[in-house]
Amino acid sequence: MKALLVATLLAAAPAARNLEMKVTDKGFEPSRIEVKKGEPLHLLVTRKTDATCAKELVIEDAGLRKALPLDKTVAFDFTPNKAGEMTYVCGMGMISGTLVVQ
Ligand SMILES: [Cu+2]
Repeated sequence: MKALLVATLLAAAPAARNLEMKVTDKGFEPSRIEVKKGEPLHLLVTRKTDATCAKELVIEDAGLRKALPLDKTVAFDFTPNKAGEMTYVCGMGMISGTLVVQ
């Protein structure tokens, strides 16, 4: 009975959309991502270079800041709930990308 309830709740929750991003010599790739308002996101970020200062990723509008160890995938889970643009930046705000929320 309990298992059935859990299964029902899981089925009712909208599935998270998986997104992948890499940090390369060019910055964040992709540097522009289009998403839907209210759609839960599971953003997987892997830093592939030591040559830039992007050793941390900050998504201020989602209240997230995490270190990006080299070649390790770090997950950012959040749901954009407002249409517009959200930016994601390195720890010092020099390298950035845009999440376009529609
Ligand atoms: Cu930086």
